[in-house]
Amino acid sequence: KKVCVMGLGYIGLPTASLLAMNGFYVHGVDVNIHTVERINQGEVHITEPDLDLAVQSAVQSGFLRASTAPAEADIFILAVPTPFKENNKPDLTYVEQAAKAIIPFLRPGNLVILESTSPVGTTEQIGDWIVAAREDLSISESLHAAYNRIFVSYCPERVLPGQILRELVENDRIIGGIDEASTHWTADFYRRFVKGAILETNARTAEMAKLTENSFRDVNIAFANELSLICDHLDIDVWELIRLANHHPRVNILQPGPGVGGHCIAVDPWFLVDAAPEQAKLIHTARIVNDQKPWYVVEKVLQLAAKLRSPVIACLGLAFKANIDDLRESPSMVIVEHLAKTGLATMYVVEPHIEQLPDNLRNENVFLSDAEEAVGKADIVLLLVNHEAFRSISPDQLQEKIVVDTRGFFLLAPRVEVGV
Ligand code: SAJ
Repeated sequence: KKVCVMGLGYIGLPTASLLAMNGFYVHGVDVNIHTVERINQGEVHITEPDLDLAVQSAVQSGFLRASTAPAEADIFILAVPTPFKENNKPDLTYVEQAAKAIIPFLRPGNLVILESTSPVGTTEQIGDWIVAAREDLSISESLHAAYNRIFVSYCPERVLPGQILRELVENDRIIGGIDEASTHWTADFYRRFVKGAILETNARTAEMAKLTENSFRDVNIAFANELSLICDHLDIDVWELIRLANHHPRVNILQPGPGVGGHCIAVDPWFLVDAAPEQAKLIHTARIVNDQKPWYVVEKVLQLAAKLRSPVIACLGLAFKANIDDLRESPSMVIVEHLAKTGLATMYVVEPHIEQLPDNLRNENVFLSDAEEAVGKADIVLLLVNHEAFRSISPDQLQEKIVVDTRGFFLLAPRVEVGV
């Protein structure tokens, strides 16, 4: 069978290489010509463990080819981004472009699968775009339409950056078609390369499930972040508090941090708020709590810096979470950028996964550094990301420093400012 994968990013590319490894001929499509060229040379444009080897072998074996244009296939997978606009409304431009780009290539019997996180109703919308553009095709389950049918389903990705290739195979998958036939065929397809359970439902429930999962995590992180503010106010160590409370058999509190980043958890809950603003009150509030956390950290650091003459701040980590190089939607970036803009301190930024500072941090007071130098020179050590690489920093090095530990990383360090 031949699969056309639209979008060769964090989800599309690993999925394409996994399919190729399982014997599907994969035609991968991306709008970025540089991405396409690199993939065809067997190289990758994103950092993800083992992805380079997977893509290399998929391309070398001839099972994966990238292109800027779609081609005919049996199965089409849409794995393009769904960001949100300024007004917190979902932006379906990429989904619409990708869906409309494949329509001319569709043949009766084809299966179209949407994997992108999407508002409820998007999969049905894709079906409607298809029949509106192609009079010769149908999405109806009725028997007389059977000969020219297109099948359409939603199957949300659920993989965690940093362990995508493993989770693509091992995670359970939810599959929701626009009708039962679409659901069944899609389920059969995923069973060919997924070891986890394949759970069948309808398209709307599957769309809602994805949004629910990420909103669940956002609300729970907001709870932890709110606890950190309360603890800071009451002078209690929030890390110890959570450790103790989690000994209760039915309590499992997540970890506070500098805020919530990434392109999923900080985005998807807005899709629910947008769809049901009257009902989604808690989910909305959680977003606000998490979005305010970086500013709380900024305030905290500025107050501490104000007590020092020519303060030097070591900022440890820019990525949106541990052990990845992804700086997009990172609360650490918000914090460091804002601190840099104030010009009140000299800043040594440590991010072991990048080679140069992003443009918005290029400033005469900001230097990209290593942990040794940054901590050595700093008055204030601001831990923003719990990268394994920072384990090399010893309590001795922090002895004379003011430590603002947003992740509870240096639990044993002296003079730790807790709770931020
Ligand atoms: N974070 C905390 N405290 C925690 C856990 C996370 O502050 O206890 C922060 C992280 O530092 C980061 C943000 O939350 O800034 C998000 O990180 P994450 O590891 O929770 O999630 P993502 O964005 O890498 O991946 C999530 C996953 N969803 C869930 O766990 C419900 C993943 O399974 C999804 O596939 C992915 O979103 C997605 O693509 O939707």
